[in-house]
Amino acid sequence: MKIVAADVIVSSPDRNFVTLKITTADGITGLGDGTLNGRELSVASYLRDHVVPLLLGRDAHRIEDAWQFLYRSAYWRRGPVTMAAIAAVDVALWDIKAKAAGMPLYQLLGGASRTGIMAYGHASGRDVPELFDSIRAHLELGFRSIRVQTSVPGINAVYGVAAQSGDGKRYDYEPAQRIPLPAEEDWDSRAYLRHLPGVFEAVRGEFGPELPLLHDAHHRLTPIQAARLGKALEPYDLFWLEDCTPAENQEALRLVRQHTTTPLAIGEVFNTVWDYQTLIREQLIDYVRSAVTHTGGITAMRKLLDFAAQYQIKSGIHGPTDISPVGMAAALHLDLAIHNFGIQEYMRHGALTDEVFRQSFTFTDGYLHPGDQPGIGVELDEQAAARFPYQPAYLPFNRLKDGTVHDW
Ligand code: EZ4
Ligand code: CO
Repeated sequence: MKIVAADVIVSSPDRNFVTLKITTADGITGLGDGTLNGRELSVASYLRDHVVPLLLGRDAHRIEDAWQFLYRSAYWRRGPVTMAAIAAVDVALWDIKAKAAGMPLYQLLGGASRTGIMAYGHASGRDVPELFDSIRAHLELGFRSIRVQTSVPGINAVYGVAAQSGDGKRYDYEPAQRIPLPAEEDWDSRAYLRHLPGVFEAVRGEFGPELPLLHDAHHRLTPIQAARLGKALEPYDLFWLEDCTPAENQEALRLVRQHTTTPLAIGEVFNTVWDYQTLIREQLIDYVRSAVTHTGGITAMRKLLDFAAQYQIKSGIHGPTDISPVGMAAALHLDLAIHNFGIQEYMRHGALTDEVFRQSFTFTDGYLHPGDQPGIGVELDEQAAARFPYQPAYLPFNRLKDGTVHDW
């Protein structure tokens, strides 16, 4: 099972993706996702210039050894670029191992612990009627759990609110724009804190008590503001409040936890288990939000989620459109196999992305399933990928009214 080739393919069908394809001497190929939104070419270079030469000639079966070798031999630890590159290699090797075994990857991870993977979709609106329409549209698509994001009076552009196209076509929120400079947006935490509880009251009034509702505060609040929001949202029984503070300061969550029983989810910007040490050991969160793509792949995510399981903390794997179908499929195999599954984020990709990445996973009645093809179940159409070269795209950023840069 010698590795004879490793190719980095950067493509931009609906958005940019970094894909690693590893080939073994007996012709088995495996795919890994290394997409890092707005910083894609840094991972492509890390892989091409510094990792691919080290892979050639290695035994593709030795996944743990490859992971430890890439992590420790670099000397410079952690970080999103390094951990996305390691994730791409790790997932590609798991894809190869599962294909060689003739099994879908989840079988190698212990087999299915459930029949389907509960997914949540993203509803949003500039006002309450538009938000209701978006929630109804998601229910019609089959979603049984819904994230709710809304505009706030006094703020021009708020994270997570899709600009409606007006022509009735589906338009999911995509934060990265194909522009040469990051777009500048605005923010006002006091206006947001005043507005949001009323929105959830309206949503519960319209859709009843049962529908699981989620919300993402996107790192914008201080600990005491987050505590206030969690408390204010308690009557609306959220499934989770996500990224209520930036959370690099893990101890800050002690303060939030003292004040609210709203479940907390954190971690989409984290990339190793070390970012969670205090959060998990002190049970300061309820859901781990890391992406397989940004946290060192299946090997590292399995260890992180097993650690979380000892504290009754569950998975909530990151699944925005900036995770490619390869990263998404890898997440689904893990979701199906682990015991402490919580929920899976699912934003459907566009039609061009589906042309480039042939997928076997399914979404039926609100539940995802990775399918039963050997491997992770995604194949890359390289000719199609070549039709969509990289396009510079950036995430936005925020300034407060006085011009201060703020978390977006
Ligand atoms: O803003 O993945 O919960 N999901 C999110 C995402 C992130 C993007 C950033 O690349 O917060 O939409
Ligand atoms: Co988020």
